[in-house]
Order: sequence, then C-alpha cells, then structure tokens
Amino acid sequence: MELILNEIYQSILDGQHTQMPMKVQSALDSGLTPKTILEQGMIAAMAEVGRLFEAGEFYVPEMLISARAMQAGLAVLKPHLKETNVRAAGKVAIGTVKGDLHDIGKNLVAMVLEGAGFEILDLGTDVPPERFVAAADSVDIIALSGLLTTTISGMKTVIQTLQDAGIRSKVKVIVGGAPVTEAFAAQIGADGYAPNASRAVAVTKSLLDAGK
Ligand code: B1M
Repeated sequence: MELILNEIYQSILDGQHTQMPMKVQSALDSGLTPKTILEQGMIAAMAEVGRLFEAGEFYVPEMLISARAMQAGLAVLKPHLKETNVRAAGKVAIGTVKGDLHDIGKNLVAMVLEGAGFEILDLGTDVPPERFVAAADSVDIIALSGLLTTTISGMKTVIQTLQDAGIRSKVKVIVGGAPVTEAFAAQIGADGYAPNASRAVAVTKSLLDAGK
C-alpha cells in the first residue's frame, strides 16, 4: 500500500482528526484517486476499528474518535466525489433509521448522490418513520441507512407507515448499510438496495428512469 494510504489508515485508527485534512490532501496531490483513498485508506480503517471493537480492544470512545477523524477526511474528499457532471433531476431524502446514530455511511452516500446531481434533504440520524413520511411529499426517493441489526427493522416500519399514509406509490424507497442485504430489501418491500455509495447512485438513477 502507498505510504500515504498507510498514514491515512493509521490516523483514523489513532483518531488523529487534526492531521486528516492535510494527509488526504497530500494523497490527492500525489495522484491517488478519491475512490482509492476512500476505499483502501479510510473505509478499510473503519472496518479495522469495527474488528477491534468486536475483539474487545476498542471501546465506544475509540470508535468515536476514529469516526471524527473519518469525518475530517471526508470533508476534504467531498468536492472530489463528483461522479459525473451531468445533472440528474431528482430529490432524495436520506436518513439513518430510528435508534441508529451511525452517520458516516449515510453522509458518504449523500455526498456521492449530491456529486451525481441529486438534491439532498438530509434528515440526519435516529429519524422516526413519521419524519420520512413527512418528507415524502417533496422528494422522489427516500434513502434509508442502517448499521445495526437491531434497528434495520425500522426500514420496514417506514415502508409500512408510507403505506398507511396512502403515499407509498408516490416515492421510491432505497435501503442500505452493512447489515442490509438484497434479500432483506426485497422482503421488506423496498424498491432498491445498494451495498455502497456508488451503487446507490446507479440504483437511484435507474429507479427514477423507470418511473419516467
Ligand atoms: Co457502532 N457498531 N455502535 N459506532 N460502529 C458497528 C456498526 C458494529 C458493526 C461494530 C462491531 O461490533 N463490529 C456494531 C453493530 C453490530 C450489529 O448490529 N450487528 C456496532 C455497535 C454494536 C454499536 C453500539 C451498540 C456500541 C455500544 O454502544 N455498545 C453503538 C450504537 C449506537 C446507536 O446507533 N444507537 C455504536 C456506536 C458507534 C459510534 C457512535 C461510537 C460510532 C459512529 C459514529 C458516527 O457514525 N458518527 C460507531 C462506529 C464508528 C462504528 C463502526 C466501527 C464503523 C461504522 C462506519 O462508519 N463505517 C462499525 C463497524 C464497521 O462498520 N465495521 C460499527 C464506515 C462507513 C463508510 O461504512 O456505514 O457501512 P458504512 O456505510 C457504507 C455501506 O454500508 C453503504 O455505503 C457506505 C459506503 O460504502 N451504506 C449505504 C450505508 N448506508 C447506506 C444507504 C444506502 C446505500 C448504501 O442507501 C440508502
């Protein structure tokens, strides 16, 4: 692995958020693509943070400081995550489902969708189903993120709440997050599933195209 990628990886593990902007910028200046920096440096480090947490070597405070370093790096990458210059017509309300405070993946998906030309309404984390339903009137897509096996059932509740409000057919629902699978998405009646941010763009585009 390139030295600078190693440094980015280590800065996230050590939670050194003040160094992250400079390191990510150096990686960009050295010619590495935003995708490589993100996947091989930053996301790989967060996966290791998760492994260390599971192994009992990291606790919640360590996860939090690593998350802060990740966010500091993402802020530098954001303008570089544009996938295309073509403006796509469509508005997406995105949020992490009720009970879930993880927002890094959700923020990343929002950034990449924004870079691909979608207008984003970011509802934040721990979003109750009623807030997604309230947003449904003004958007084309509702994007649900979930990182906990204990909270992703909230995605089904959102879909059910849209149905109960009589507006299920007005919006498409896309779901994602580490414990979410294609089979789970189909089972809860979601319109789309994406395992990562770039697939989220492709799936969102195809759902909108299909609705035209
Ligand atoms: Co938590 N946490 N956490 N955590 N955390 C996980 C998720 C965990 C897997 C760690 C572990 O045990 N290995 C585990 C969940 C286990 C499970 O449910 N099976 C866990 C746990 C247990 C917990 C707590 C319960 C810990 C506790 O308190 N005892 C607690 C829960 C709090 C709550 O939400 N109510 C908790 C808390 C936290 C922090 C707050 C400390 C912090 C989050 C800070 C923040 O987000 N601002 C945190 C962190 C950092 C993690 C890990 C280490 C990293 C998550 C991350 O940011 N990954 C995580 C372990 C891991 O993921 N390996 C873990 C990087 C990010 C880019 O990936 O979010 O997966 P990800 O997003 C990806 C894809 O999933 C996808 O695209 C993204 C880019 O590729 N994607 C979508 C995401 N959303 C999408 C939506 C889409 C499409 C694709 O369409 C709409």
